[in-house]
Amino acid sequence: MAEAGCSTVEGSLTQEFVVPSHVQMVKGLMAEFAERHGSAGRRVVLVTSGGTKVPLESRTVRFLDNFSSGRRGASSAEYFLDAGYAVVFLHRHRSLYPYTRRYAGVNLLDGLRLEPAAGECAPARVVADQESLPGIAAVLQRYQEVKVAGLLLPVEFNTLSEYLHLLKAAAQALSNMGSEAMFYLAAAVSDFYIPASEMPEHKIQSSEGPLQLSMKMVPKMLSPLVKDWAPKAFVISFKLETDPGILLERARRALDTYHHQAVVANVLDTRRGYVVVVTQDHATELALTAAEEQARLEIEEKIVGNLVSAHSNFILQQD
Ligand code: 9Z3
Repeated sequence: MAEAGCSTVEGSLTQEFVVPSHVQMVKGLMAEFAERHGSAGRRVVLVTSGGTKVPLESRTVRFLDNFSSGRRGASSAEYFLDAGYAVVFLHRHRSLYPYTRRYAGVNLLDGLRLEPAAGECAPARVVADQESLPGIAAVLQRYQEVKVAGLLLPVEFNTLSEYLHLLKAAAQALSNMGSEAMFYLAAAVSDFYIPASEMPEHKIQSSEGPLQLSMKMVPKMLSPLVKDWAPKAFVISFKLETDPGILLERARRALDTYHHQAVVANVLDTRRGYVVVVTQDHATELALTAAEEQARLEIEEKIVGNLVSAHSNFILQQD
């Protein structure tokens, strides 16, 4: 597909994707967050996370979705916080969230126990069951430290339109940080959508027979992000494929097209244990060994470690 020019991306963003009513308010919060942490000498990373829903009807009954759980983004956010970054976490509503993601499969009520009250009038005490919620004390402590220090700014999106407008707002809000800002674009964003003008209002009727859809290409946000919205920032995109044979070529093509700093390339089935960080000069393989997998280490720790040092070098080169 021919790459849309920058003005085309901006144009179609405003014309074809409804601007969410809260975007200016959220932009203000993100700008204030960046200003506060920037003046404390802290770097800020925008982590995008989760999949996007693309509606098929304007009174939506059906939509197209994708596989992304948001685990990559949520765990990476934790490792960035551990590395001293402040994090804007732009995530899909109800996708995995830093710290709580560790207990995503647990029924909360199975993880708590009632203990007898201390006195007659006192309420029964609720105690966390360490077996159902492994590591809960340490996780809760870290979560609270991060919260009290105001290091994590969560921003939610529901629809593709919200994601696109909030990403633009985030890029502009962080642009004053120059090279101290990082964009870590791990969300799995739909490549296709149905423009509002072509969408049926009401539920598509099965009595009308088999459904044929024609979808348009979603504008590539990397282009204006790198060129216009945050031109000095350190920008990382992700490339997902199912065929390992084309992965590196596609990652390199993305770098050549958008001229950003790195692409994290991964394959759907092996994404939890193996990625390649592709830059203009290198392709660095990161993998979990069998022993690391057994010790429940996470590939995101290696990805974030690699990118944090690349970011430091990038900042030095700008001086
Ligand atoms: C990724 O490749 C992420 O690593 C995953 C993480 C979405 C695979 P999970 O959320 O999975 O932990 O379950 N994200 C980007 C995927 C993507 O759609 N990239 C586009 C592409 O490959 C371009 S930005 O064309």
